[in-house]
Amino acid sequence: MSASTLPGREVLVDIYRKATLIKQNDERFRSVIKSGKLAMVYYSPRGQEIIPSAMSVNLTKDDYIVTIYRGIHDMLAKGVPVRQLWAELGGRVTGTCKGKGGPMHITHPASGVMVTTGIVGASLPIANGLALAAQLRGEKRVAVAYFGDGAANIGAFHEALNMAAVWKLPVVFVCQNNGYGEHTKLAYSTAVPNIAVRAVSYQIPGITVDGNDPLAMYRVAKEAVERARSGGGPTLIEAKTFRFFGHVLGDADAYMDKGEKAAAMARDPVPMFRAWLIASGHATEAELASMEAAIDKELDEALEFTLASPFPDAAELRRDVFKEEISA
Ligand SMILES: Cc1ncc(C[n+]2csc(CCOP(=O)(O)OP(=O)(O)O)c2C)c(N)n1
Ligand SMILES: [Mg+2]
Repeated sequence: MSASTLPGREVLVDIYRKATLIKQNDERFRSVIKSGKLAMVYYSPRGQEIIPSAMSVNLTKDDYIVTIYRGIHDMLAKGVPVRQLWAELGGRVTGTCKGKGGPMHITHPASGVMVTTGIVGASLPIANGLALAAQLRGEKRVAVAYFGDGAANIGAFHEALNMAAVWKLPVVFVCQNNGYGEHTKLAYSTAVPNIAVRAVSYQIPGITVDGNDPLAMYRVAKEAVERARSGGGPTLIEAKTFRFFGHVLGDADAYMDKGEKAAAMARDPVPMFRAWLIASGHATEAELASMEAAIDKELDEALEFTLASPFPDAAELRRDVFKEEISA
């Protein structure tokens, strides 16, 4: 773990709190789905916890994010309330989108989560639109586009980087390079080993960082967010990480290299950060254990809340779809 320009203790503990919420939330989701209590399509972000946690401590509530189907970690880090997130995934009326968004389309503008998209590459131009709106209104908001390595081969990636560069938009493009696009290893589909080099084509800063290193990720995130907020334009961050499980829950991941996977899991970023926080004197074992117990309780409550909430009424089918039927 690199240690120059260390953030303060509160920030470090906050990054850990977000990362451990994501990890515990993922473990709970997977066990609840397997038990049959809730049914949903689920894309695990396990292994990628540090990236949005270190990004989000540099963002305000008013800053925007646009994420993808594998985006639960991005949403939790940005502050979407846990119980509303669970209820949405469970398709309940108490969810962020009244149960009508489901896992693929969660939005929660109150926390700045503006859209979740299942269309690979679509998060970048949408973030540009949000950033342009903020720029035109003279607001100091920053928009973050999260996307995967597979999305960097989609035309919209290149179009969005070009447009953001030309208009100096307050946007940060965060490529979570987890080594796989669906069932395809990066090297089979991508000509460059480091996606960040593509920033050169658009004359914007492009940085490759170890996305599992909280301090390195924090520093890169801080610089990019400050650049965007102060009118310096966009940045492309390529955060290298590893997807612990298959593309979607139920995928047997036979195409994943077993040795590579075992090595990545042995370097699980969340317990590694935990050990470092304690060893470096930034937190105590007791403090972190009590934080983890509180998160467990919050997850118990989120599950209870979801199971006790009704599904949307059939009359909701067309509401919030057509303009004349938009409800307050
Ligand atoms: C435009 C488009 N093409 C193809 C797909 C099918 N698809 C869904 S996820 C995915 C892989 C994307 O990989 P990556 O961008 O690396 O994200 P990750 O799942 O690894 O987080 C593909 C090809 C899609 N949803 N949208
Ligand atoms: Mg990927």
